[in-house]
Amino acid sequence: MDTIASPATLDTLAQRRRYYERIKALNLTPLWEELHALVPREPASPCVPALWRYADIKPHLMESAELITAQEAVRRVLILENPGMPGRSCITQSLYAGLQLIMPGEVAPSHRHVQSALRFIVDGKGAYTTVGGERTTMFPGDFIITPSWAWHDHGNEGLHGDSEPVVWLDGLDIPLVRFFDAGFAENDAAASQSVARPEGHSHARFGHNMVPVRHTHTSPTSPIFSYPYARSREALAALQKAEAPDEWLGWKLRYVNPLTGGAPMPTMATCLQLLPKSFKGKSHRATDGAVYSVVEGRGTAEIAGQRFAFQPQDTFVVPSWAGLRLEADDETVLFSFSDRPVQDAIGIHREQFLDN
Ligand code: 1HN
Repeated sequence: MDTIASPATLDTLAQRRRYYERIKALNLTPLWEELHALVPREPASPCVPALWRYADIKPHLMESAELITAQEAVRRVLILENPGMPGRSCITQSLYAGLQLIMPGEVAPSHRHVQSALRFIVDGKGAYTTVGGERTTMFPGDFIITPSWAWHDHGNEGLHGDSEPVVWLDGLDIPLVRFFDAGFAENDAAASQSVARPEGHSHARFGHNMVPVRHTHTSPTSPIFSYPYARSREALAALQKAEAPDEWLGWKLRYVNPLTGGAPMPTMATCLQLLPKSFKGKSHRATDGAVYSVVEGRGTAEIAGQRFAFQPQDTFVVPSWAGLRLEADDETVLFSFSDRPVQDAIGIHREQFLDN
């Protein structure tokens, strides 16, 4: 049974304030004034639901190419900043997201950092990224990884003599690394790394449900660094033919590290999901706030009761513990990422599938 504390008198409140002033000089502060905010009954995130329409962003992104080169910018990116946390360069408390543009003929110079990155290709084809000496060509819908501390540079030489601007969604664990004050970075001697292995080498070794017998894995990141859309989309299409969609998620697959079955990166989980035409999903919520990129189709994401109409190439964010209900007008494909592997590792992840 709760004991009801009697309310403090004005006199006592004034005495307490003077006491707080005195102990402040000793770098002390009373827990009892902060307890409710420090240990909320349920997540109370400053992160708010938001959607970035690609049609609105694209002209500004293209204009940035007239103002600065990829070389000078190092990475020419417009950060998707959560409107509930202005000035903090993050889309959720733990994740960073941005849209990066690389024009034909440009190079984003080689560097490496502790932060892990994912790329999800949104617009244009034929750019490449080189990760640890292996190059991969980018196509819309491809999910590509840059592991922590791996050298990486990007370029855009086009495809068959034909090149176009290429835009991708970057997802990084920047706020997590910042939280730990564990960030290191360095620039490479050359703008572009020399390529050490043929394109497709990692796929041959690890991408066919087989692994070289004498491979011992030491990295927490997947040895597959490119998950092409064509293959992921084909898997969803086969499921659609064979089984009923989940009432909350449609057909939703998570990308895996083939060596562990776990998430492809230690800090970020990624998924691809298919919603049938006219899907009206039930509501679910989870402690891992997530960033979604729309690949195909139109629909509505109802996030914490707010409705956001989406179309291909849009990005939206679902805060931690916000209810999400997905509706699809057309057949829809969504890519998403979150910090779930970190929450699982420390045993705090929770989710609820609601009956409405
Ligand atoms: C970075 O290295 C990339 O390699 C993209 O493409 C975005 C944001 C902050 C810090 C490093 C990239 C980044 C980044």
